[in-house]
Amino acid sequence: MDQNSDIISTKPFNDQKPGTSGLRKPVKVFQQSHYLENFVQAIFNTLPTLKGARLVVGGDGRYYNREAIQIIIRMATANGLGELLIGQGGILSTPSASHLIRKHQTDGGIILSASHNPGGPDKDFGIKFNTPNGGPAPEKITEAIYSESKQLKEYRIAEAREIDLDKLGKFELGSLKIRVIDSVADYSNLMQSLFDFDQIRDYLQGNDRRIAFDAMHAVTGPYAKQIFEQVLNCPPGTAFNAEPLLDFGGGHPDPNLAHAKELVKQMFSDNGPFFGAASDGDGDRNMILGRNIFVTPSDSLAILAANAAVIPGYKHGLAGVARSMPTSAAVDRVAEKLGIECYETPTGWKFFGNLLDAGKITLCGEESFGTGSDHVREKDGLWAVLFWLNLLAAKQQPVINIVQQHWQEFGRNAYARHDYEEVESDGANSLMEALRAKSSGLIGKPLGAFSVQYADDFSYTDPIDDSISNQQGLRIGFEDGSRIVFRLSGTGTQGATLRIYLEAYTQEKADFSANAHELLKPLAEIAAETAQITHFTGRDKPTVIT
Ligand code: VG1
Ligand code: CO
Repeated sequence: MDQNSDIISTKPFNDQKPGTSGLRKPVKVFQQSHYLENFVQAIFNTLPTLKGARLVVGGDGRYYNREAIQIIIRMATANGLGELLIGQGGILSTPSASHLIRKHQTDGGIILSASHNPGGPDKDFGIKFNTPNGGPAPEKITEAIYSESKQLKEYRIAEAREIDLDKLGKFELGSLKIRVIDSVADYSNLMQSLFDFDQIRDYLQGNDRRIAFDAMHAVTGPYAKQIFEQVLNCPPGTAFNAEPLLDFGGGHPDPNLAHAKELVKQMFSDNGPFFGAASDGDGDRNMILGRNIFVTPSDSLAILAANAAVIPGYKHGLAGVARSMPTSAAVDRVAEKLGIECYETPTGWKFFGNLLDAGKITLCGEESFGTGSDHVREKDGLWAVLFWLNLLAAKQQPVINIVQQHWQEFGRNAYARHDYEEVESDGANSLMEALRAKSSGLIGKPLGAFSVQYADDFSYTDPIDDSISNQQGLRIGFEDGSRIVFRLSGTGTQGATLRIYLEAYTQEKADFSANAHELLKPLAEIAAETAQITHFTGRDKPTVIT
């Protein structure tokens, strides 16, 4: 190697176990000497071939993004990697990174993001490895990285100059090639290959067709500006909060009713836009709103699946669909009607990868504002927004009509998630243990006005590689199709976050105009009592309801 490379002695950290989506910790933890370096070396050590390997690298632009990329560059050259493709300014949304890995057939990618977690010097940072299919590494690989991190004694890093990440072009550092590429262009082209942009453009010219997109000061800003304001000719300002900031303007870059307040206010006002949407820190989540209506992510997945035939990229039909276990069963009903398979997976996009690669599914989604398809191997926020716009244009209908028609045909799965954030880990674990111990005894018994049909701890066997993932959430299913699910978050960085997912199924017309929280009240009460939430967490109400 013609670089000055050092082999640095280090000691393992014992907390580098990736969670639902990569390793997420406070920035301060990542800034400790050797912390990031150890994890990057652990990733490199688990790559099948290190010499000459090619990786895509980019992140959501949060605090520490640029510093981390410079470290990865110096470690890549010291370890003999072949090439890094890096988004300009270090910026790549998660779905666009997935696309680049696939397009350039690299050996994978490193995505720097803590997604919806807040950013800044006192907030969170994250890193995750994606495999050559463009998707988040499956558990087999995250486990291998974790065990490598626990026995690491040294890492390699070159003493090298900083690479100017803002300048497009090719650089060399020792034997490592570096290409700084446009972060947006390839992604924008991919979207244009899936959707009818002419039809959307024409439709948006019509009367009262103003749209609003809240980029939440996060990574989708430049993508949304380009796609909405340049390609689709929407007026400037259509994408707002569009400049990625190191701390996301101090907000929570999570597109939901609680955190995208500015957008929600506009959408629930008389002269507001007729369509609104938002995306998260790393651009893989989406929130869809029409005037005076919020579409739950579970309904959104079902509606996209039911109407896919009118979208150019999906007109040949869907191979199948999948949803994470806590996501409502709305899409199951659509799959049944279409005569296609519907898979139920654990939480986290990594579980969809095998199904997508095997061609078993075309669309998939999660209740946590994540929707996607086989075009990449991550969920994709702007893709979902464009899918909706294409749908509105093809049907010439506002969001509210499309949702109401869907419920008329399939019934309504009223849905909400209650989060108890940053509770003490011991209490949260005891709650789950106590519930697990009593769950099988609930079967056949009444709970309030409901009768328990099944109660179990969700376990998943991957239909492609037979790998088994246990303890993926406690579920209580009732005879009328209603459901309560309990699980602990795998993306939080402080204490534990208890998530309770409530779902009630109804075909009553009167319920189609009712508030979801009213419909779910009896289930919320049963959840609180059955899990003894106040007893174990000391809380009497959730921190966030989405
Ligand atoms: C949450 C969501 C999950 C999502 C994950 C990553 O995980 O519930 O559905 O896949 O975040 O999303 P958890 O373990 O906290 O419930 V992202 O956009 O933050 O990468
Ligand atoms: Co995200």
